[in-house]
Amino acid sequence: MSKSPKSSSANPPASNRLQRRAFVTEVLSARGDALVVPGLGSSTWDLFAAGDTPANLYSWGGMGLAVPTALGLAMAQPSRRVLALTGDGEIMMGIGSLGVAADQAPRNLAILVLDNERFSETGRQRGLTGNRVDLCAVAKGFGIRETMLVTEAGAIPDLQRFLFEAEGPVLAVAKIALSEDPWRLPEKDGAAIGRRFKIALGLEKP
Ligand SMILES: Cc1ncc(C[n+]2csc(CCOP(=O)(O)OP(=O)(O)O)c2C)c(N)n1
Repeated sequence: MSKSPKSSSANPPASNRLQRRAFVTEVLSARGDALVVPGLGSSTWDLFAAGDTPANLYSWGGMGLAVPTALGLAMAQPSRRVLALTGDGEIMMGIGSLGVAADQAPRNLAILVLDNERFSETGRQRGLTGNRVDLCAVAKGFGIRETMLVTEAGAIPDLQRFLFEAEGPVLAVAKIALSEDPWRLPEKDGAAIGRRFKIALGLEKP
């Protein structure tokens, strides 16, 4: 017998209590020299707010590209930890890339989904993860080695070890609250972002 889907609501479910800015800042305090590829919009702003560094490869407008970009980077830079930091809507748009990540299996790749179950930037439209889609189960189905579901700040130390030390590819889903954080917009010029990143990797001269 199948269960009926949960009804949609204008309010986030009670389980989504994590405040994204403080959460991301604390998680990233353990990043060391990890390279971070954020998804478009909110996760890019969270990453910038947590601390700007040339090791952040910001992106603008490219929905669904965080995991494939981080995957290529992880394969090209096997000595560096690479984190894709993205939203539930963003990852769902490029969800098939999890299959490639699992197939290529770079040990240095981690993915953190900031799951508010909404498309917050474009008007808080309901996403699929608030209803029937279980991203950890989806990732496992694609063959991702390990997954972790985070619903409280007390899990952050375990999450940091998972994202920055565990053998990848790994994927964590953090259930975060809907919030109204002020926009924190980094550099918008893609060529400048890319050049700064390549200089940081020693691939281009300053
Ligand atoms: C191909 C494409 N479709 C739609 C958009 C518009 N868009 C920008 S951000 C966004 C929602 C992103 O949602 P999510 O990743 O869950 O981020 P959050 O809710 O944390 O802002 C959408 C639909 C886009 N940029 N590209």
